[in-house]
Amino acid sequence: MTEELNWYQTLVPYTQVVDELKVKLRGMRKQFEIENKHSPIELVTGRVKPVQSMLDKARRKKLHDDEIEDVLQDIAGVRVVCQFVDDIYTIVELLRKRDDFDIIEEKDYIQHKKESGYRSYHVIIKYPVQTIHGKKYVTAEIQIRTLAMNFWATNEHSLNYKYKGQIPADIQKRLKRAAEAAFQLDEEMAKIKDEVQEAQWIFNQIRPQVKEVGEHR
Ligand code: 0O2
Repeated sequence: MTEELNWYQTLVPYTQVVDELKVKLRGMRKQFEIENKHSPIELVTGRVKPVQSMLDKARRKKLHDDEIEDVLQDIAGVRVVCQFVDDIYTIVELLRKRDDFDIIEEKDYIQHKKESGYRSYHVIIKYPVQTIHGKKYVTAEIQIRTLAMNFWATNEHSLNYKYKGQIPADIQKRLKRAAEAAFQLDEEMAKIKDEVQEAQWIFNQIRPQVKEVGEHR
């Protein structure tokens, strides 16, 4: 069996973990909607790291094959995007109360932004998944961020890919400025959060058919 094929087999439970987490987090959003409450969850996405990108990261970190699953915490990754910064902390509280997985680490890159300008809250979990060979504990990373943080991170990620991690200094400078602008946007929106939520509540009352038919997320 080739090395890649072997990894595809190893990563099967990771796909299941991502799928299960997406269902559970989207279920939380639905519950808030049904109860007519503001949902701290706007949208949920997830992915298993592509094998090549996992092996590249392992090489950068000088890992042996048998260390990869233990050291790389984001092979299974789920992203929760929200409207407001305090929604992020509401979601973290909800995750802490759950008993279907254990939180092993939290990284608050909002209070402590990265040098690049990156902001997000990462929750690393150990998730028990049932396989045909029995129970397996899979490490997964839940990234929680606002729409503004997500916009910035998505663009920065593309540039990093384009420049193979060596973004030119002038673009880096602009990215840092853009990160501050995104932060300001979140701060301003936080100040009118109640107004926005009231408007959204009114919209949902008069347009229930949009909620039922228009499943966008
Ligand atoms: P991808 O393609 O999203 O999977 P390290 O990558 O070594 O710096 P570590 O220890 O793996 O960091 O953990 P950390 O800091 O929690 O970062 C894991 C993931 O967070 C990254 O995975 C990114 O998805 C995201 N991330 C962290 N820092 C940045 C950043 O500066 N910019 C952007 N856009 N995303 C970031 P990968 O494997 O880097 O990438």
